[in-house]
Amino acid sequence: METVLMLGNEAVARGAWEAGVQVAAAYPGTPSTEIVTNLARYDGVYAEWSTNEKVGYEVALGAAMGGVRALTAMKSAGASVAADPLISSVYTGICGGLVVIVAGDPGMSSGMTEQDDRYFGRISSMPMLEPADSQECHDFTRLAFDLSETYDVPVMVRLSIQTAHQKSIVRVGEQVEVARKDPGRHTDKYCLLPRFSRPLHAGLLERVARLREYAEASPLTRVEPGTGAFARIGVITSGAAYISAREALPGATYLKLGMVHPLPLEAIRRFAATVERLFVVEELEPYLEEQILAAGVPVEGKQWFSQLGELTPVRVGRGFFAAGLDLPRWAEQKAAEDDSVIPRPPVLCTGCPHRGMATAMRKLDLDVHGDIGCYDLTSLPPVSHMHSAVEMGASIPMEQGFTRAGGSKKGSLAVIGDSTFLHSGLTGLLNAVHQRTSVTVLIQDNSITAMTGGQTNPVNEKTLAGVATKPVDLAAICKALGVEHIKIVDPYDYAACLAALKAGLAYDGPAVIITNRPCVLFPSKLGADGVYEVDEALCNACQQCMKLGCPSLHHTEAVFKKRHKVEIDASTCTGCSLCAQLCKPGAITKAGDA
Ligand SMILES: Cc1ncc(C[n+]2csc(CCOP(=O)(O)OP(=O)(O)O)c2C)c(N)n1
Repeated sequence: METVLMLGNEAVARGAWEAGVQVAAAYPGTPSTEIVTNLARYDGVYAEWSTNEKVGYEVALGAAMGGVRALTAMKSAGASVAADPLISSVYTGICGGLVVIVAGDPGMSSGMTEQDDRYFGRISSMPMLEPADSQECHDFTRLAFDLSETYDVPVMVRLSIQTAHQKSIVRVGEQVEVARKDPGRHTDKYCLLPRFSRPLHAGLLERVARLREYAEASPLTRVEPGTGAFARIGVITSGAAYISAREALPGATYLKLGMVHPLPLEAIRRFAATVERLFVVEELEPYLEEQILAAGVPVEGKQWFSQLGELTPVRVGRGFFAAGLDLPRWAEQKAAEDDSVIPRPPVLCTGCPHRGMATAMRKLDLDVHGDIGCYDLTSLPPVSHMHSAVEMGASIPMEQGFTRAGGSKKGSLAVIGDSTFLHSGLTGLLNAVHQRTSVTVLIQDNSITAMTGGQTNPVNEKTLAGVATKPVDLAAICKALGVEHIKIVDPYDYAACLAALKAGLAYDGPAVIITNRPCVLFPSKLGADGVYEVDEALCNACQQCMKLGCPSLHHTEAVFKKRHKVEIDASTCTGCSLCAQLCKPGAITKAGDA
């Protein structure tokens, strides 16, 4: 049998392929993105970047109802976007297997919240598996397809960022041939009118009971006997927390849960009776703890293990130490863990086309309702002008509400990227137009879904599968939605940015400004426009260029009026020219032009 070192996400893709998945549809989002990127590389799998998670879910659901095995994947916030079909599809059931991967982000390495996705299992009654390493990512995904077809229900595989992005060894298998099932026509099963839904709800509860019986007897529920001084300490855990707990307290007796909804409460009760003291180690909410306590089993958990962030081995070890276990070595490890990684705050790349407008908005001191994309980074120094950035699609409706509240003295606007506009911005703009609110909207079109690594979206000429397609015309969409003032602007032209913003804000009615430069990384154009340099003799250290926050600009040793002069790193400058446009003494010019 072949063994391969794999990311958790790669292992999910491999497991799905081996299980015979034929359709994969998702919207990108860290930490789940690599699943569909990898699935797209397997022959015989149709994989797409859908316009948003709800659409991706529905494409996968339609494929499953059409009789083939299908998969959708999303980050936590995406599961909230897809929650409507996610909950409804547990009523309808499927035909071919449907597996839903949801990847959470305890610690918020890139997410906006620390949502505990295990509650989706409870709110929807969808069975949920939780792997701990790449082997389990592979095995559980394969198993999830079988369970999905056996129990006629979508099955969720819940990952954490640690599980999705760690690498470990996987024993891979062979692909199984799965013939398409006859989809038939099942009006009373797939049409959720109340007269059909009521009996489906009763069937759903009966299915949860059968799944609980499965979890009780399944190898997914595994007792690992302890040894030595801590053998009478019992630990119930799952997923990434299992890995940390095993490292922190290897001698304890473990009940490792592979299925976290529904819970095998009888197995938990039996396990509790075999140990002297029982702990639950779980990241984020006391999800397991509360259900175990509600079942009448005394257990200790969140009083020792934080509800915030990732539970690393050191944090778990410290929790056990605080609970009175004789583990002084973990208490001593504090400094090593906390100081080992130097923080690297994110910045807009050199030559990022978002920088021109960001600098212009700062100059005009506007209140900005942002959205989710690289332009978010303008909420950090040195630009720091963003008022809000809450979730995908929020910018335009929030700007509409802000305007209704009276707006601000110097003006306000909504800022959104191409991918986010097509994900969930259109309806907000339509609403603002319909409600006759004078919102100003800036669509920062860089022709890619940049922040998650450059995935395609409908502004592109090719799909994920490399198929030529017709790019959408954002200006035409805005026009069709009823916007009359639409201006397309080169974001590398600072004066044009200022003028477009002023005109948009002055316009009486909804106004849209669209920038038109591609992301500097997709395709790479490093150096294509020539690089810029500073004439040190002319530089008066005014610092105007530094306000751009461009990583290619640095202070030198030379000082003028107590301020450092500036130089440009020629190896990273992309030649966007914004610094030259801001340089009043004319010290910055294109290399070779002087
Ligand atoms: C509901 C949801 N899905 C996915 C993401 C992950 N995500 C963050 S930014 C982003 C892409 C934004 O692309 P775009 O709006 O074009 O801006 P760009 O990064 O290209 O500037 C995505 C997919 C998210 N934060 N929330």
